[in-house]
Amino acid sequence: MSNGLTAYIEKDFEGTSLIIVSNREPYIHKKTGMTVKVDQPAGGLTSAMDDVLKATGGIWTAWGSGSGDREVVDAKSRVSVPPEKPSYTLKRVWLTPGEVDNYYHGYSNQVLWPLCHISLDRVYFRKRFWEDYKKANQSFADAVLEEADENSIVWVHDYHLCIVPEILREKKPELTIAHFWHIPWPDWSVFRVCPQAREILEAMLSNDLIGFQIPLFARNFMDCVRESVIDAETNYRQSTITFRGHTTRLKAFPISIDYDKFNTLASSWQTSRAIKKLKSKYALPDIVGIGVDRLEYTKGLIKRLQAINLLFERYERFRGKVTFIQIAVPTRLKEPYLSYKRSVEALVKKINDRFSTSAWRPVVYLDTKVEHKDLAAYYRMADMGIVSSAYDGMNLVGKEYVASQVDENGMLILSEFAGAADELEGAILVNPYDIEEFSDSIRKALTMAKEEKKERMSALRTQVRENDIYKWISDLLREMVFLSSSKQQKGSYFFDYTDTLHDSLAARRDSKAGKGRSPYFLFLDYDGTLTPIAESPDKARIAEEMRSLILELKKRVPVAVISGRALQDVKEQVGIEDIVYAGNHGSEIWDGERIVVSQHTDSSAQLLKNFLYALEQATAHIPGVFIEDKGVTASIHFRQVKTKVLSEFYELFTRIAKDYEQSFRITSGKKVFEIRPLDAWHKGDAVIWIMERMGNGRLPIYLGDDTTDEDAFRAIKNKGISICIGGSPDADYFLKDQDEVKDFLQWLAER
Ligand code: GDG
Repeated sequence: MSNGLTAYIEKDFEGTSLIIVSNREPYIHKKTGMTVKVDQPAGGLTSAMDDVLKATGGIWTAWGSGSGDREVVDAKSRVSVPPEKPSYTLKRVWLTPGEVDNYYHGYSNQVLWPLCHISLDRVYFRKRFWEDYKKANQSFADAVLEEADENSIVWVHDYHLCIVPEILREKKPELTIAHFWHIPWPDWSVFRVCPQAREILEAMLSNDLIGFQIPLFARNFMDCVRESVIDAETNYRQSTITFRGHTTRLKAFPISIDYDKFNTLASSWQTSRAIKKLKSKYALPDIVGIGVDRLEYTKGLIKRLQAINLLFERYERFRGKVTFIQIAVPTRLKEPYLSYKRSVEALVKKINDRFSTSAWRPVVYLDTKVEHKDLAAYYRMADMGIVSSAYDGMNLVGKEYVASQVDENGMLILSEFAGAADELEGAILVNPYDIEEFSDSIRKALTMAKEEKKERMSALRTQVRENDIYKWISDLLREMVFLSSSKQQKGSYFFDYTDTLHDSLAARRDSKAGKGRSPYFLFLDYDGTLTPIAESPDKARIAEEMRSLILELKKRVPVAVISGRALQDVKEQVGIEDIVYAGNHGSEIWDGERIVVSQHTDSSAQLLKNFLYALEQATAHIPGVFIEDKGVTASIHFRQVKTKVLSEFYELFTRIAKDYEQSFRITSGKKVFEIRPLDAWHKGDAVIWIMERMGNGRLPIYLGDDTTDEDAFRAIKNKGISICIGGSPDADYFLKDQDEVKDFLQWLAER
C-alpha cells in the first residue's frame, strides 16, 4: 500500500468504522476432502481493498460462495481474516442456489450487465430475477445492519447491490453510504428499457455518494433521474440530486491498478526468465501482441480478431513476423457466454487455418487463467497491447500493460469506448466497430518509430503511476469522511413524526398559552403537498379524501393554504370557502371573507407582461414550455420539454431573464422557474403577516415541498414546525409523499 494512503488512514480514519459490501468475497474457504483450504481470488481490486481493510480494520460483507465457507464462521457468520494475521472481519451472506441463479446469473448478469453495456439484445428479464434480486439485497443489507453503528461508513460495490442503500437508509438514516459503480451507466434512451428503472434509480438515491468511472456516466445517471424520478431535484452544476429530503452527490473516480506491483514484477529477473521460456514454448516470432480479458462479449474479442484477420489479409509482410497472444479466461459459464466462447474459438481457428505455416501461428489462444507473475511477462514482452471493448467502465488491462512496459518499447491500442480512454493519452484510440480503421491502427502501432513509441509510453506510464489504485481509494475515502463529518454537523432531518412531533405538540397543548383552544395554526402549500406534482398545473387535483380531511381539521384548527398559484385559482382548486388563502406566493391574501392583501400594481403587471411576451417569442419553437401568467407573478413550466432541447431552452431563458433581473426575483423549483417582483411578498412574509393578525399565540405548522416554501420554513425557524415533503435542509422534519401528508393530517384531526 502507498505511504500516502497509510498516512491518511492513520491520521484521518480514527474512530470511523468501514464496512465494505460486495458480491464477491476476498477470501474463499474450499473443502478438499476432510480439510478446508483458504483461497484469495486474484484481482487487483480485491487485493487493494484487502490492504485497506487490513490497515483500517472493519468489516467486509460478501456472499459466502465457497464450499467450506460455512465451516469456519461463528454464529453471526463472521470469520477473521487474513488467516495468517487476522486484522478485519469477513461477514458472509448466505444465498440459496435458487437465489444465486436469479439474483446473480439472472438480474445482475442478464439484465443490468448487458443493459449498462448497451447490449440490448442480450437483456433477458424474468419476474423471478427481480424478486430474488430484492431478496438477496435484503440479505446483504441485513448483514450490514447487524454490524453498523452511527459512525459507520458503508462502501457498496457495483451493480449487484442497487437496493442495499435504500434498505440501509430506511433502517439507519444516519449512516454514510457510498456506492461505487464499476461498469458504465448508459443514457436514458437505453436505461429506460429496464422494467425497474425508476425503482433502481430511487433506491440508489439513498446513497450519500455515487462514484462512477468517468464524468459521462455520472451525467447519464443524472439525466436518467431527471427523466424518470419526477420529484427529484437535479443540480447539474453541483452534481447533486435531492430526493425525499436526502442529497446524493455524483462524482467520477477513475479506478486504477497497483502500478508499483506490476512495474516491480515486470522488472524482475524472474520475468526476464519467464519471457525466454514463453518465447520458446510457443515458438514466438520477434513481434508479439497481447490481449488479456475475461471471455466476455463486452470486451470486443470478435472485433479484435476480425481486425487481426484483416491485417494479415491486407499486409502480407506481417505474416510469419507477428503473433497475437490472446488470454481469454472463461467467465460466467452459462449462456450467452458459452455461445460467445464457441464463436471466438471458431474465429481463432479460422485465422490459424488460413495463415499458419509450419513454423508460425498468427494467434496463440490461451483459455485458462494465467498466474500473476506470468501475466507481467506476457505484458512486458508484447510490442503491442490491445483493448477493444465494445463498452467498458474502465478496463484495467490497458493500465496493467502500461505499468509492465518497463522498456517502453510497446504501444497500447485502446477502444475509445473504454473508460480508460478518457485518461490514457498517448494510446492509439480505435473504434472497434470500424474493422478497417482498427486493422490500420494495428499496422500503425507495429510500424511506429521507436522514439515516438518511447515518448508516448513514457507519458502513459507517468499517468498510471501518478493515478494508481491507492490514489483512487484515498480519493474515495476522503470524500466519504468529508460527507460523514458534514452530516454529523448538520444533524439529520429525517422525520419520525410519531415520536418527536407528537411530543412537541403535546407539550404545546398542555402549556398555559395553548389551554382552551387549538394550539396550532396549520399552513398548507398546494401543489406537491396536497396534490402530487402533475405534468402541468391544470392536471393537479386535490383528492377528495384530502379535501375531507381539511374540512374536518378546519372545525378545530385555523387553516391557511399558501400557494404560488393565483389567489382565485388556488381557492377554486381547494374549494373550501371559509379558510385563509395566500396566492401568488403570498402577494395576495384572502382572510376567509375578503381579500385583505393585494400587491397587484398596473406598472409591475405590465413589466411582467413584457417579460413573458419576450419569453414566449423566443421559446415558441420549443414544444412543452408552458407560461403561466398570474398577474402579479408568473411560472414558466418546462416539465414537458424534451431533454434534447432542454439546454437550448435554459440558454434562451437565461438570456431573456438577464434583461429583467433588476425588477424580478427568479428562482427555480421542480421543473419550473418562478418569477416574482423583487418587492413582492414571499410565502414567509405571508405566514408572518397571517400569524401577527390571526395567530393568537398559536404554534405555526407549515407543510410545503418546493424551494419557494423554504422562505416560510426560514420565517418560522424556532417559532414553529416546518415539514418538507421530500425534505429540505431548512425544514425541521420530512415527509415522504402525499400518503404521509394524509397520515399526518389524519393524526392531527384526531387530536
Ligand atoms: C469491471 C469493469 C473495470 C484477466 N485474465 C487474467 C487476469 N485477468 C485480470 C486482468 C484485470 C482483470 O482481470 C480484468 O480487468 P477489467 O478492467 O477488464 O475488469 P472487469 O472484470 O470487466 O470488471 C471494468 C473493473 O470492474 C474495475 O472497476 O475496469 O470496466 O467491467 O486485472 O489482469 N488476471 C490473472 N490471470 C488471468 O488469466 N492473474
